[in-house]
Amino acid sequence: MNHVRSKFPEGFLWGGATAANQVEGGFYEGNKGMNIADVLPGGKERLKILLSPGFDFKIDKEKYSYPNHEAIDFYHRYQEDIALFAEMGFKVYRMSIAWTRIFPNGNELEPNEDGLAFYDRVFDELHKHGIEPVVTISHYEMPVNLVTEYGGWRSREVVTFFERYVKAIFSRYQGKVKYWMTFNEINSGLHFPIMGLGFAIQKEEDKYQPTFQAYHHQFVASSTAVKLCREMMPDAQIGCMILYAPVYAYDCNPENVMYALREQQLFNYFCADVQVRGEYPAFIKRYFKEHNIKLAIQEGDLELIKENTVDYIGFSYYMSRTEKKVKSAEEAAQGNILSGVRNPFLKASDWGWEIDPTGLRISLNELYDRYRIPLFVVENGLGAIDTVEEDGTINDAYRIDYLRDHIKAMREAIEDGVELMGYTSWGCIDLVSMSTGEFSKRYGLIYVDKHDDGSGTLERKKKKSFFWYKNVIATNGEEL
Ligand code: BGP
Repeated sequence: MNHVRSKFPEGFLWGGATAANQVEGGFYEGNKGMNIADVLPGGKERLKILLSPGFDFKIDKEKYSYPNHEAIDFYHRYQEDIALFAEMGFKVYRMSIAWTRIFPNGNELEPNEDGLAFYDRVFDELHKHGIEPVVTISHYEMPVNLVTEYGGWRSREVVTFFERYVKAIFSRYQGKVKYWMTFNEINSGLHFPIMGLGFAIQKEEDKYQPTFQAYHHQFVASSTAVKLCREMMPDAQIGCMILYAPVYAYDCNPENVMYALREQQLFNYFCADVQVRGEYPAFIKRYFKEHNIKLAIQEGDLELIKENTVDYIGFSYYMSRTEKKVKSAEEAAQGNILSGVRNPFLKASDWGWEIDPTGLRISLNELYDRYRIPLFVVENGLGAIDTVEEDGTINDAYRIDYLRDHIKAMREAIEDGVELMGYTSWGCIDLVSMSTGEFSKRYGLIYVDKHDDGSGTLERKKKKSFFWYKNVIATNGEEL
């Protein structure tokens, strides 16, 4: 039988993705308040803080440089950047709104007009070029005040503040934004609680009761946003956003298969089950019992969650993860940022993130089999060190290979029957890396002259991948 080559559907949403705190800069302009990213240092110290306990949210200007304070200055250069996205033919641009531009401390009663006006300008500029914004409501940038004064998402009060924020942006941008997502990589709080849940894990027990209580609050907040979206913008679509990394068993030992399945359930499915199916999954009950987790659930919460499930699943895909029930310290050290052990069949990026395009096809199949609602790959890309040649070109063939292989995997998944809405490559323009806080880990199709020591002219240059991706979009994925 001949292999039928599948096609991307008409209207497929090609584009790129960024997040406010990683591109905007202007961290104190327009009456913006301070968010978590504003106080995180760059460099090796950052990952330690993300993964381990006890970060003190104090600004220590002597000690740290704060890479996102200037970032790539999208705050002032958005017109130039959007023109470049348009030149590549973007149909959509995934971005986020910084909560602290709208409610500088998170708990004010009225929104900040300067912040609202900034995103009006950005959305208008996108529309001028025929690009639809895809907006993440909260992408790793909780107001610091909510972290220090309320304990982040552990506090129920934060749900009220979030609702106020959501109402303000929905009423201002209805008619301007058709695609929304609630929390970026909501499940990542299990690995990076500071970024995702707004508090540091101080002791082992914090991983259980406080973490899952914080999740319950986020689920209520997310469902509230879905409800408001339906009421205020019936034509818009609102999704959840998951960090998806399929979990493979290291071998066919049933103990390892069972262990991998447990990890898959907890990490990949727990949050999606609540937001898509509208209920806590069966498997979590045992986990709650074993870890003595008793959620404080208010009257009406479970109904709200049940009645306000998302329209689509946005997810990021960078790598798979290979798990073994019992691992030696040496094996564990070779796992990737999400833990696990080294997969002998895969090569990894310079940061140890395993490159696994087939894993994307697997992810798309797993997600669609389980949920049967449209999927949207809203992050995928290769973090690498790029070199500017003497003639000014940047020949990032390795990035083209990476993107091509992942786009081919999506094409296969579409042929497998998966309903896929679109693809936004991560860091379509170089930006501050989330886990390293550095510029040298670059994802862009557009290079930005900005370096880890803070130097650089901020000039934009088109990489080889820019021209390649432009043709991919122009041919709707026919020419890879
Ligand atoms: C995801 C985040 C992004 C982004 C990306 C790449 O987890 O949603 O914010 O940064 O990962 O990660 P990094 O920048 O650490 O390479």
